[in-house]
Amino acid sequence: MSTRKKIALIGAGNIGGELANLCAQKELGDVLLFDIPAKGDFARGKALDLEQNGAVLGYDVKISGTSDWKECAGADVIIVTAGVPRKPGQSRDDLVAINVPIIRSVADGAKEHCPNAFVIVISNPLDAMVYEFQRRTGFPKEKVVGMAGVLDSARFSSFLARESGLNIKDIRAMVLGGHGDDMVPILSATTVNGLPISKFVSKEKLDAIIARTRVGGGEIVKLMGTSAYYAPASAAVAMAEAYLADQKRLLPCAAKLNGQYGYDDIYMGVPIVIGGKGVEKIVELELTAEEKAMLAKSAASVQGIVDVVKKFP
Ligand code: A3D
Repeated sequence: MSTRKKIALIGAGNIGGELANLCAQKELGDVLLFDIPAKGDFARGKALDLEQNGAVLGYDVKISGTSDWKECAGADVIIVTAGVPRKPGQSRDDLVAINVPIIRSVADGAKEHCPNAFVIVISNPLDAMVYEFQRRTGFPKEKVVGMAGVLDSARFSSFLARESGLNIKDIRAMVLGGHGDDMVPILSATTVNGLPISKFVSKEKLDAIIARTRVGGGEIVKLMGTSAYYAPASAAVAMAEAYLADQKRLLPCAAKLNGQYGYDDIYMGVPIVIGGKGVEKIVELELTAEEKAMLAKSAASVQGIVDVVKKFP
């Protein structure tokens, strides 16, 4: 039996395909692209294309497509993109009715076949879907996280880099809270290699960039007719790599809070340390009164959707 790591990608659509591409190029492990039976051949075809790409790009991992949960058995990492993405004009919350049954069926499959996996949920509405996945499986909260903060922070960084004319590699940004239009940019943690961002971007421009970041996903949905997938996939792969290689990376992710920041029994974006044990630490920042108020508003939105999901039959 192979001792290579096994990564099961649940959902072989736009993000699933890019996830497989990145996992392969980084040789993180063997990759399984899972989709529903009606899309099984699509997943198998995509896997074959990506495996053959290894001959050109020079990577060697096994990539297979499947619609059989049994083949996911023993996965070290699961990344969940199963569900529908937004269409123009839809909010993430509009996806609840379709995506709740899907996330529950994925949770059941994961519980039966991959009980030891580190799970990264991407399906929207993110904070409620990751909450439901962890509730349904009963997996340890340290092993179930949601991807949103790395992406939202990347969007913020990218706009700041363009506005300041500085290199994106030097921009450090942090966006916390729920993955919705009231996400919380933390300006004290947003720097150019440690220097305050206010030295480089005016208050007026900063406010406009924050507003654009909050609807950054929607801007792309409007242009493409579907959700973004390159940056979302890269963000999740950074999280998967941090776990597989025990990197102790500090990344903003949706984690289950147990008193931190004054919240309990809720998934929300906070800075966490990801290492070989999963969520090894939730880091608590000193927030300003304004940031606390924004976080409270964001938490209330998340809780509102979770309440709907909990009542969903
Ligand atoms: P898409 O290309 O439609 O792929 C989704 C795939 O999930 C499709 O191939 C479906 O057949 C498959 N699927 C449906 N039901 C199941 C099931 N029960 N088991 C396995 N697979 C199933 O969408 P996408 O890849 O663009 O987006 C996937 C999800 O990610 C959507 O809910 C998006 O809204 C969400 N998303 C989240 C972010 C965040 O930052 C959190 C960013 C971008 C997209």
